[in-house]
Amino acid sequence: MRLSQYFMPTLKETPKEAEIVSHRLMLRAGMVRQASAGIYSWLPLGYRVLRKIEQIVREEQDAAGYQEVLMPTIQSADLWKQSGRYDDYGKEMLRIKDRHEREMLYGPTNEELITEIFRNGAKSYRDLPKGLYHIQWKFRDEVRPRFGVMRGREFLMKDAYSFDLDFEAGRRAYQKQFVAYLRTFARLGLKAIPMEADTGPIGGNLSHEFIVLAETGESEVFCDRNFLEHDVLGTAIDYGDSASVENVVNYFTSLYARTDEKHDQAAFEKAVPAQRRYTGRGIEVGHIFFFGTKYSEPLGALVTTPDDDAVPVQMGSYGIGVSRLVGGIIEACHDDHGIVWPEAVAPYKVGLVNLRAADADCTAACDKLYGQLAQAGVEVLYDDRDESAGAKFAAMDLIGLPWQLVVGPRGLENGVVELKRRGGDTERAELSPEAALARLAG
Ligand code: 5CA
Repeated sequence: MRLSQYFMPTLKETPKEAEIVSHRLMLRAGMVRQASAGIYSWLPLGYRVLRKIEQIVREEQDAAGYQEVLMPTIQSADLWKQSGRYDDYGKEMLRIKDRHEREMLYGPTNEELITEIFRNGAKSYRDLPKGLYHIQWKFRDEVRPRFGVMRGREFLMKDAYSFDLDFEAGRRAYQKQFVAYLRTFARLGLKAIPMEADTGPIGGNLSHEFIVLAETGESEVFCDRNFLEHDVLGTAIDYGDSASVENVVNYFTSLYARTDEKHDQAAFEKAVPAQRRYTGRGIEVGHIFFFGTKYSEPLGALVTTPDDDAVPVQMGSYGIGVSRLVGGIIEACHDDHGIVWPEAVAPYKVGLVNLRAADADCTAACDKLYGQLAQAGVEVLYDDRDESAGAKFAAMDLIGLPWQLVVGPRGLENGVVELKRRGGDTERAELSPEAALARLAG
């Protein structure tokens, strides 16, 4: 993409309404614009990141054996009355009446609807286990939407639902999602720590929050530093082997990790030696729940057992804040100059900077590199604008692409271009255009 043609309305000034760094950087980099309180439009640069995160989340759900569906954003109130949550949800739920005065709502989550879908489509233990997920916009009328996309009113969530015959099978499903979450966040370039959690309006008695460490997080966290050193992608996982899944879960749940809601200082000090105690703040990017028959019972989602009894199906639900993650990743990955994207979610891999757009030779060399990179399948944002070098460097640092390939007349005279790694000041090299190309395409 040529920057001269791209819709990327960057801001020089820091927007006053933005209290935290990710919100400031997302506005300044032209990734999002607020449409109304807690509701955002995603502009091209931001939308690319959102889609990359979504895709990684999708791949890990698929790998764990879940099937993707798409449920609507607007739901009928009827099912929510059956589960008892229509009243419980209170003012957070956006209630709507259609032209026939029927009560509708903009879904804040989907336990009821998925239970109904399951109820109508599966009847017997032979239909189990099943796992379904979707990635869809939700609406919660938060009292205090703030921090940009981190606490929005409309936000994109991946929500998955498991269906099993008995408690033991349900627990195994929960454990698979636990591992899928560790892998998802690691692939996104994040350290996310699973912490015992309260279940709130979703219900149930087994629940973990996945928390990314960041100064600006809403929760205070206490954990063992061993979490930060463990490489979850180091070993492949076989979801068919429940013992290996359980081993991973057992390791992570054996270490102390709690938010302020559940923290117990004496237990922390007993479990973790002083030098391994970590206290800080974190952002909740995922939350998983096992709630057994909380929804299947009132909604009558029954399955027959091998003995021909009818029992309510055992369920869990598993959420990831896809749009919140865009902000969360920036909170964890930035410096004084701007965003420093992990490569897996960067909107483009390379920023190609033409230092002298008015110089025909320089522009010809850039155009050639741009064509070659595109040919090699490398995602490039090409700054072909007639702007000062300073303005170009500032824009590239702000938007945080992993690599900057800088081409100027002086270097070209010596047959070299400059390749810089964003965020790693030590990684900076002058090399021939061919060598740079090989490096980036390799
Ligand atoms: N039904 C369950 C799991 S599918 C559920 O709704 N869980 S939740 O309430 O914990 O939400 C799941 C994730 O969505 C959270 O971990 C968080 O990352 C994200 N999320 C929740 N509320 C917001 C919000 N207001 N803005 C942005 N993301 C949010």
